[in-house]
Amino acid sequence: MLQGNLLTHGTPGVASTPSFERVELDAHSWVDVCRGFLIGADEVMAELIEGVAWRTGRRQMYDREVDDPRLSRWWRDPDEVPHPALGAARASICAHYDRELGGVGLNYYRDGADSVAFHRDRELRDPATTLVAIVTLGSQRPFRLRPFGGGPSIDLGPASGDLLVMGGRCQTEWEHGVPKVGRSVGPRVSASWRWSPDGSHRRAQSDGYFTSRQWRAAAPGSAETGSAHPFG
Ligand SMILES: O=C(O)CCC(=O)C(=O)O
Repeated sequence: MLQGNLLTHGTPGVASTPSFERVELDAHSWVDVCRGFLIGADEVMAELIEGVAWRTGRRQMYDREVDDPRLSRWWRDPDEVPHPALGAARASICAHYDRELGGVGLNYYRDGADSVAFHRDRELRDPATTLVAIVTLGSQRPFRLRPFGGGPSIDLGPASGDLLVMGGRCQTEWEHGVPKVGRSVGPRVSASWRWSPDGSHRRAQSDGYFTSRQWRAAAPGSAETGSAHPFG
């Protein structure tokens, strides 16, 4: 049974007066935290888990290929959204930052054993000023940031409906990750959108970061696709 309250359940949509608080990581990098940004986040998650044709990313680990410990799906076209509440979320974030973010990417952490290691969003590393906006749906998990290469980390612990926006040189000088926790932790889906001043967030989604990856359909019993693209 998913935990939740009136804000994480209820008719899905963006909160009427979202309030952003900035965490300055250093002189060039920051994260905005907007708690309770998306109302009805648990409901949106349940519909996405049920309705999305999830895929599993595969990566080379030494001499063998292994599955990513999470499921994913991306939409290159910003107008194509797997849930209307995510269209409203993107529109609100675009308006707040006055930037045209790319299409939405979803990551599905089935339980606490799914994770993503510390990394930078590779396609955005070069530009000095980028945006990566992430809305959490479902279980609260640690979301850690640390200086690139190591050092003490901070945990922003986004709960269902919370929005984090990493900006400035966050994808150059900082790295972020969602570590494993106990298996009993319930599902979490993250929805993310990216922007960079040179448009690399759009190029990367068609022929950059993801072409080095193999993807296979994650639905039980479905045939492996071998597609290099995770898009919808
Ligand atoms: O799921 C999250 O909150 C983070 C996802 C992420 O960092 C990524 O996919 O690059």
